[in-house]
Amino acid sequence: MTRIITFGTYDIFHVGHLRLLQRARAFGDHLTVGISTDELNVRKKGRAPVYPFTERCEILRGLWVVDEIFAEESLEQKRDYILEHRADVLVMGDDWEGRFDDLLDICKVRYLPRTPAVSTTAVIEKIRS
Ligand code: C2G
Repeated sequence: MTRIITFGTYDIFHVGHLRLLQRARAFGDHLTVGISTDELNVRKKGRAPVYPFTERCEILRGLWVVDEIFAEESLEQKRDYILEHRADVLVMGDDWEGRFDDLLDICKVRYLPRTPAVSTTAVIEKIRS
């Protein structure tokens, strides 16, 4: 059983998010997602998510590629989260390239190409205009 883990806010869910989760799940048999809390999102992106934490969890729970979710409270606790969830592989989009290589002593780390031309910010801007 190869256990995969990934992290994200997953606000205003879009195909870039879905394709990351699908590709991550394909590396193993079980995918755990650490979903950033509203408070963490304010700290890392300077704004609250549009969709509250409970709704972002509900959306990801509805995907067959996601086996388990938990609250990601801080970016600094990744090592603990990976050990706690017994993850073999950490998968992230390549906007994080190299950022988690310090975790290579406890798991494999894979950075996948982001889906171009889609982002939560772009969707918000499109709605605004
Ligand atoms: N992603 C992607 N393609 C896009 C947009 C996002 O592949 N067009 C990927 C990101 O690289 C990330 C995941 O989808 O792996 C979730 O994206 P976000 O919700 O923006 O996550 P982020 O804010 O990067 O939070 O501890 C790490 C952070 O919690 C990651």
